[in-house]
Amino acid sequence: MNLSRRRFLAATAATAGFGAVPSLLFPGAARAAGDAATTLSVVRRPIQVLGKSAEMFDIVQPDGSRGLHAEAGRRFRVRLENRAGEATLIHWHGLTPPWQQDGVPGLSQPALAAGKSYDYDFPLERPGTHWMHSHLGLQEQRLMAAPLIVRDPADKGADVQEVVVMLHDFTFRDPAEILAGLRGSGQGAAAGGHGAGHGQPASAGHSAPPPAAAGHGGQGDHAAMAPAAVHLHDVEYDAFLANDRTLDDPQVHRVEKGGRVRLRLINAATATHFWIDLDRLHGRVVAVDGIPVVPMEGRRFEFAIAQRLDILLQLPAEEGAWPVFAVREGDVKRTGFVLATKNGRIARQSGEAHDKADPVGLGLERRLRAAAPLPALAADRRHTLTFTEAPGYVWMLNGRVHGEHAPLAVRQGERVEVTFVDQTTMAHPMHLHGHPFQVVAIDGHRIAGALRDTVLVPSRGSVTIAFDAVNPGKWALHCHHLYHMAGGMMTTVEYEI
Ligand SMILES: [Cu+2]
Repeated sequence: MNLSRRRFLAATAATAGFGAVPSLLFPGAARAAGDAATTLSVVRRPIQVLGKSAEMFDIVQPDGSRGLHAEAGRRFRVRLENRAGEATLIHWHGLTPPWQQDGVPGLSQPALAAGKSYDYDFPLERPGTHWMHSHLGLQEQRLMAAPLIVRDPADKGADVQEVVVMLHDFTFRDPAEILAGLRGSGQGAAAGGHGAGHGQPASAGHSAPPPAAAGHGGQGDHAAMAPAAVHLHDVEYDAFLANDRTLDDPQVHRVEKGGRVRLRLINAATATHFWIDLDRLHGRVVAVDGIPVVPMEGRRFEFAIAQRLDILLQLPAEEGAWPVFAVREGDVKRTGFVLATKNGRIARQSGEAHDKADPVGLGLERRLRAAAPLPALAADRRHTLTFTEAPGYVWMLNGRVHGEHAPLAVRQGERVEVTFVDQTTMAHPMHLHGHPFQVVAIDGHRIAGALRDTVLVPSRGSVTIAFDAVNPGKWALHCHHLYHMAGGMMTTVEYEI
């Protein structure tokens, strides 16, 4: 289809759809008549990890390819087919659909029964590295997730090789058992899975004598580095995966000598924040959560749960092989993949780094700047969400668990600011559905930070986000740590009529 015509139609659609709230961020996309529906099936599949097999989920097209690659300006026209053998629902993480197509069971639409299908159809407005995952129960722990890449038509013909990598924390255990273990630990936050628990297969955090503060667990891995007891891990894992592989047998991406590579990294782990370690390479972060930032050079980048990182690499002009690692915070354990030229010699890489990685915090976040910040506007509405924890693995927003939550009210057209205040012993990756937001303050200091959809709120820290209320409906706002969410850490943003 003719691009300029599509752009013209897009402008028209934008006027018709969001007439009352013009926004540069949300140019509507036109219906491209040629966009046929793609069937995505949620299936079960066998997987081999560390020589042992397990049955996990997958989200695949009829040809077996995982997830979806689409183009901005077209429509997201998908038939979701449930062949998982149990009810499910898939959330399109990073997209901004009408709220009824957002894939949150009980909020956007009912769960999809086994054997049934749902149809989705909405404009793909912005390019970006996104993903899709179950929003039901603990299915995400069993790998019910896949990449959702929306390419920019303007990048067509660019001499850049794309490498899409999804990270997971992997366990052979039943996630329900893990959650039961966390709940039975008798603490708000289970004690960090460190020390004696370190290296044990996927045990939920072990107990430690609770300190005076009610509901708080024992000392975390980095108690020495933080004034208060901070927990990094409350679930232990059997392995960490990059595109389903460990470093024993990593995925090797063949690259050109002197080539340019765009890494599209997706942290699909349920409970693990990583550091991306480019080892001998340097890179430039060009987008976070699929949205462009002012390019940021570096070699190591913090990567919280559910976030995405787009990193541009300029490879050396000679033959070679370059590993890229994802190191678990507060740990030596790592996964990764390899970029190698045709004759590059691939060295074996250990699944353990030399040094324990620091906790993931807001070092990168403080330095990131949006490539296109929100227009400077005073907030029309401010909300505060305070995080607390209670014994029995209960995680609350403003003193309430999901189901008893008080929705955050907004009105169409408003500039909204939400301040997250974390009074718990753990960091929380907070995800707002349906609206990209800008990070506008960290611990009370204003910044013109990144636009994104998931931000980490460190223990005892605060983060303020701003967004424009331009997508009416009922939207989830929650911690993306799967077990915290299961422990109650979810509320909604609801538009007043
Ligand atoms: Cu959390």
